[in-house]
Order: sequence, then C-alpha cells, then structure tokens
Amino acid sequence: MTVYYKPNGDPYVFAPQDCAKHREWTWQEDGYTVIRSHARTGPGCHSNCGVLLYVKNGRLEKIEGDPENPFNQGRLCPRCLAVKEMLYHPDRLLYPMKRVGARGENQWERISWDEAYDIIEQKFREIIERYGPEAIMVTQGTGRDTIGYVSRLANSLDTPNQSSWLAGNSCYIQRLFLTNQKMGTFVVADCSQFFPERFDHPDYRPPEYMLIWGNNPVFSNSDGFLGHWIVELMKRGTKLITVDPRLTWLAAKSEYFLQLRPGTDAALALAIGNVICEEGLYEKEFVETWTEGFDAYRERVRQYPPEWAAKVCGIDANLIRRTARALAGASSAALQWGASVDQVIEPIHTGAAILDLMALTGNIEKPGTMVTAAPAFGVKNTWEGGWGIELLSQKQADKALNECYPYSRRTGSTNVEMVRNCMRRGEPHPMKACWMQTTNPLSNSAQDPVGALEELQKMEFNVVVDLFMTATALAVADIVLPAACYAERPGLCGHQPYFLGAIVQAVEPPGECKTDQQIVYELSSRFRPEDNPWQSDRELYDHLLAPLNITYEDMKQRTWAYPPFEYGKHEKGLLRKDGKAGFETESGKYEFCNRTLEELGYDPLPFYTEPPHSPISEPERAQRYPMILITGARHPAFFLSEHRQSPSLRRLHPSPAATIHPDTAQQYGISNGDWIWVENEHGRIKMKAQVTLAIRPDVINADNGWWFPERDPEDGTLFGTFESNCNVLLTPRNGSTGMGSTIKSELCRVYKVSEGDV
Ligand SMILES: Nc1nc2c(c(=O)[nH]1)N[C@H]1C(S)=C(S)[C@@H](COP(=O)(O)OP(=O)(O)OC[C@H]3O[C@@H](n4cnc5c(=O)[nH]c(N)nc54)[C@H](O)[C@@H]3O)O[C@H]1N2
Ligand SMILES: Nc1nc2c(c(=O)[nH]1)N[C@H]1C(S)=C(S)[C@@H](COP(=O)(O)OP(=O)(O)OC[C@H]3O[C@@H](n4cnc5c(=O)[nH]c(N)nc54)[C@H](O)[C@@H]3O)O[C@H]1N2
Ligand SMILES: [Mo]
Repeated sequence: MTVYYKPNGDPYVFAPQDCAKHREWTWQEDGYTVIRSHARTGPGCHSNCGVLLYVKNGRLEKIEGDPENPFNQGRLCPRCLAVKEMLYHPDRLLYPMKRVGARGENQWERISWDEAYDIIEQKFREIIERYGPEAIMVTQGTGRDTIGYVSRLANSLDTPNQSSWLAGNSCYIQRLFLTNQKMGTFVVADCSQFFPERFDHPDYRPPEYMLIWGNNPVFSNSDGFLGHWIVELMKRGTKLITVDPRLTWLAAKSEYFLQLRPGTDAALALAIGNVICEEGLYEKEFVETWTEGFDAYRERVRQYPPEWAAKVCGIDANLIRRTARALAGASSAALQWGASVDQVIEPIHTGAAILDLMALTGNIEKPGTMVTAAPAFGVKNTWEGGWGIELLSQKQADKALNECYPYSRRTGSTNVEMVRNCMRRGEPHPMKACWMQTTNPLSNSAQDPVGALEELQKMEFNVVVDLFMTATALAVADIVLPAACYAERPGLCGHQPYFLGAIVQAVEPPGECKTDQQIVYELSSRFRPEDNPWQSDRELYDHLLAPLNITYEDMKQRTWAYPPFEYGKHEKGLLRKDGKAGFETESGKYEFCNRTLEELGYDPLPFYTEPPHSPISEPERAQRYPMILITGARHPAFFLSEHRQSPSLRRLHPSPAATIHPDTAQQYGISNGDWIWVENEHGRIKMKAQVTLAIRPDVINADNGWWFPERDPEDGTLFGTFESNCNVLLTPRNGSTGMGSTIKSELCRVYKVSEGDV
C-alpha cells in the first residue's frame, strides 16, 4: 500500500488526537440543517475558511464563518457571505453545450455529458493522431483545489503542455521554487496557524515584526494565508514593516513603510542586506551553523548601499537603514510576501534577495518566524500541480515548451510566451486545441488579451469548463462544460500545509453541473482507463486518503485534522530524507547561492535589474507615457474576473477603477469619479478615477479582471472584455529564467474621457 512519508522518511500516522476536539459535522437548528465545511473554489479563493452552511428544502439559505474552525475562527469575507448570489445566479451554466453558430455568436445547443465527452474524445484523438499529444494545450487558473486534478488530464493525454495564461506563470510558483532550492522546502510566516489552539498555544510567540512585502493580505488572503491573522498579531504586540507603492491599510499601521518605486524590490532587499552585513547585525550563530555562501552574499550586497537603493527605489536612505536595524534587532520577525514579488522581471533573484533577509537575521524555524511547510499528512495531490506526472512519458515531457529557458526547463514550468507563440505560429510544433478549466484568459490572465483571442481563434478545438459563460467561453469555446461549486460537492482542502480538511456537500449541483474532479477523471479515463478508475468523487478521495487508513467519510465527520507540529525541525533532523540535522539541500544548509541557478549558468546570487518598462529603462518612451502602471491590486469585492455578476459585491465596487494621487490628478485635470483613459501604445482602457493619497504620485494602479457579464452576449463586444481590461496595456514578457512579468511595472499616460470619445 502507498504510505505518505514525512520529509525525514517517517510514515504519517493519522491518529484521533490529530483532531482538535470532537464536534458535530451536521445538526438541526431553527428548521435548518447545518453542515460544517470549508469554503473552496468556486467561486474561487486561495483560502479554506471554515463555514457553516445552513440548508432548508435542499437550498443553501445562509452561510456563516465557523467559529470553531482554527483557520478563520468564524471570520468570513464579503465574497463568501455573498456566495448564494453566485450559486443561484440565473446565468450559471447548467448543461454541457455545443457551439452551433460561428464562434462568438452565442449560438449553443444543449447536449448530454456522453455526447460532450464523445466529441472531445474524438477531436483529441484526431489531433493526437495527426500532430501528437503535444498539440493539445491544457490550461488552468489560479490556486484552487482543482490544480492537481487538471494536471491529471494533461498527463493522461500525454501532453507536456500544461500551464496558466499568466505571463511567466508569475504567481506563487516562483516563491515555491526558490525556497525549495535555497532551503529544500517551502516556508510560511508563523501566525500560529499550525496549532489548532492557535495564538494561545503554549509554544507560540507572536513575531516582534511582521515584514509585509508586495502583499495586501487583509484583502487578498493569498496562498492560504488569512490576512486577519496579522490583525490578531497586532493585538498581541506585533509591529509591521510594509513594502508597497501604495499606502495599504496595513502600511498605514506600520512602524516602517517603504513606498518604493514598482519593480525595484530587489534593490531595496539587497540594500537592507547591505546594512545588516556592514553593521554586523546578522544573527551570527544561525549564519555560521546553518547557512552556506554567506561570504559571497556579503560581497554581493556590498555593491548595494542604501544611498544607491534610495535613488533607485525613490525612498529615503535613512529609512532603509532604520528598517534594517529594526529587522535585525527584533527578537523575531516573519515575512509575508505576495504575488508582486513574482511579478517582477527577475522573480527568482528578487524573491531570493528578500528571503535571504530572513536567513540573515536567523528568523527560521522559531516561533513567530519563517517555518517550513509541507503538505499536511503528506497528502500532496490536493494542492500541488503535476498530479499523475508519472503518466507523462519522457519522450513527451522532453517536448515541454520551455527549452529557451534552462531554469524553466529544469523546474518543469511551461513557458507561457512559448506556448502562445506555438499557438500563433505553429512553432516549434503545431498546436491545435486548448482546454481551459478555471481560467478566463480574455478577461484576466492573458497579457495582450486581444492577441490571445487571435491565438485561440487559430485552434481547431477549444473547451471551456466554468461556472458562467465567460468572455473567453463566448468568444472561442466549441464545447462548454458546467462545473459545480464548493457547497455542491465533496472535496479535500488543498493548498494548505497546516491541516487537512473536508469540503462537505450541502446541496445538489444545479442542472447537470459536475465537479471539476469528475470531469477530469471521466474524460481522462477515456484515454487512460486503468489510471483513472474512479466512479465517484468519494472513491477518488478514499483513494487519496487510503495511505492514512481513513476514508473521505471519516474526514467529513472530523472536518479538519492537524498533524503534530514542532519548531526547530532543521535541528532535529526532521527536514532531511536521511534524517540528519539541516535542510534538504546539497550542503544541508540554507544556501545563499542558489545551486540550481549556478548549474544552469545563471548568477546564483541575487542582483538588481531595472524593470524593462520604466522611466529609467525607457526615457524616451516615458516622455509619451510618463506614469508607472501597476495593475491588479486586490480588493475585497471580487476574486480576479469573478463576482461581477453578484449584485451585493458589485455595489461594493461598481466600476473598473484606477487609483491616482491628487497631485497627479490635478496635473491632468482629473477629479475623483471621472472616467479616464489609461493608455499606452498597446491600447487604452476606460477606468473610473479614484483620487487618493494612498499611492505614489508617479504611479497609477488599475483594477484587473473587468468584464461586464450584464451585457447582451450578442452585442458583439464579448461582454466588453477589452474595454476596461488592464492587460490590454501589457505584453507577455519575462526575464532570463522564463518566469516573471511586467504586470506590476509598465508605462502609461492618463487623461479624461471627453464627451463623444468612447
Ligand atoms: N494585469 C494583471 N493580470 C493579472 C493579475 C494582475 O495582478 N494583473 N493577476 C494574475 C494572477 S496572480 C493570476 S493567478 C491569474 C489568474 O487568472 P485566472 O485563473 O484565469 O483568473 P479568473 O479570471 O479568476 O478565471 C477563473 C475562471 O474560473 C471560473 N471558476 C471559478 N471557480 C471555478 C470552479 O470551481 N470550477 C471551474 N471549472 N471554474 C471555476 C471563474 O468563473 C472564472 O471564469 O490572473 C493574473 N492576471
Ligand atoms: N479579494 C481577492 N483576493 C484575492 C484575489 C482577488 O482577485 N481578490 N486574487 C488572488 C490571487 S490569484 C493572488 S496571486 C493573490 C495576490 O494577492 P497579493 O499578493 O496581496 O497581490 P496584489 O494585491 O496584486 O498586490 C499586493 C500589493 O503589492 C503592491 N505592489 C504593486 N506593485 C508592487 C511592486 O513592484 N513592489 C511591491 N513591493 N509591491 C507592489 C500592490 O500595491 C498591492 O498592495 O490574491 C489572491 N486573493
Ligand atoms: Mo495569483
């Protein structure tokens, strides 16, 4: 039997005491059946908040945060509270559909699941026969519990081409890769989330400082990190350092706020490292015992004094010094970093420059610092991509579209630009079909979305699996398949190294919606029946849980289970396969020099590169487009391109917004609430100006993900998806590793929309 192993080789044993305490998973209350579950996609989110689902007559009537769930302790965000508006929205897709008119005409015929699978199987077989499996592109969206499952479809088809549409796949995996390379594991900021008792656990100590870098966790709750934990820590004395071009809510409460120029993060991190090294403030014991390559690092950061960084980043050199001293002097500090770190042009080096500060100050594996994180109980498939990678033959794996970038090739990450080039030009091989599940490239994930439309138009065959008729589905799908939401299906919480949790079905899916998992194994079984044998989701989850000697039903009744947790794992030999002390790297230590980069001929140490689209890199272009454009800062109302259909959420954020500093607004004759054009040579988008002091005067922040699902699908505008979509102003571009992007650093100009100019 398969067994899940801890990193040091010990098997995971699932014991009853792993549960916080006994509790009911369902009960009756005031005429409702209450079901304890976790909120999961869709509608999408990165977190797994505990929820109580109140059901009457087979309908979800009410949802509340589960006060007993250690993860969110009863809290819920507006999107979860409005989930009914999404579940019961009249526009939900209900049946599989086949396109009958021309693409984009919105002419569909309802078909059965069998017919849909027959068509897809036949088309895929034809394409595989004529061009090989690599001519099928399997794409998916952001971190949901579907990620691992969708990979299985690609692997079952034997296509190596699986990817998101986002330039340089610049979300999260950069941080995963670089932490794994430098310390053999992922790390997260310790906010007591590994303990079911949370902040009151006797071993826990809040960090003295929380370093929040390119992240706005109270809005985004990204990557399984609940922003409110920081508020809880602040109540317990934690102080904040925030690095952001915008004055976020947390930045406003920070001791140190470094309002840097977008994309200059590596310069700032290296300068902080410079001060810590030059002033001898680093944690000598940790550095000497547990790290390698410190001398080379120290030599490197010597090149980046704070006075230099002050000019590059547009902040005060003394602020950099004071921040460095505060960080180094703190009894403990933890880093909470965000997608902005992945969305610079050299994210692997930038992320490393930031992570190094944690090693330098010894903030690793102690309470309130950075603690290593592996999937809870070793159950990987729910939160890691690549599930079933063994089904992909080596011959096909070698054809992955990443050979221009040795780093992407080594890490097995498909290069989005090469994929799109392949779709556009048929180079280096034909690309004929695109599968899109949990992604809306035309409204959100693809930079140059007009180009993406052309690329998708070139495909012989496209399938979209979604909850709604998105602009992408409307424009290019040949088959549309309807997916179920979290209250409508069973599941396991993924994306979360802290605990294992059950998603419990409370209501039936509407129409003929199926779960994403079911769609994946049913279709995959047409190609690889023996590897996709499951007849129901429960069987699938029983299979995943079998190594722990439990079933999905057991998990449902427990709702959540926490594996035992301890600090100082590197000292106790809990991180290495050989059971020795240290980290699971070649040297057994935290490596300031990234050996993977070194082997591949890259600079193994962090460095600073000027963003390619900046007033400094492009002074001439900056004359025409003097403002720096950042995009996509999250806000509570929407998740990416979702939720525009929800009346209550739309009231919170009715129109596409661009934030602009009052001095800049005045310079361009713009008032709060004016419609403005944000423009560069790639196009222009119409946004509502939000004039606010909470942004640097040289920066504009544009919302992402806008489309207008309320529009008539037949008005020819594809739900207006290119009208206020910030990606119109961006191009897919990445750095030397084949990762990263410029979505947080472009150039633009702004001006008022005049009457008649629409
Ligand atoms: N300019 C700019 N662009 C960006 C960003 C930015 O900051 N700036 N952010 C980027 C980031 S970090 C990311 S991760 C990408 C994400 O890009 P995508 O993942 O493409 O994002 P979404 O627009 O949310 O598309 C998700 C689609 O999945 C559907 N969906 C939701 N839940 C389910 C489900 O359970 N099953 C199925 N089948 N479908 C479901 C939704 O209805 C929606 O249509 O976008 C990126 N795009
Ligand atoms: N409500 C809601 N939650 C979400 C999402 C959503 O759409 N809505 N999207 C989800 C997804 S896919 C992701 S990846 C995460 C992203 O969540 P976060 O990681 O929080 O990312 P953002 O909100 O894009 O950016 C965070 C902060 O980075 C700042 N920033 C912009 N450019 C730079 C820069 O160059 N340097 C630095 N240091 N900071 C910069 C922005 O001003 C913003 O305040 O959120 C997830 N959670
Ligand atoms: Mo993301």
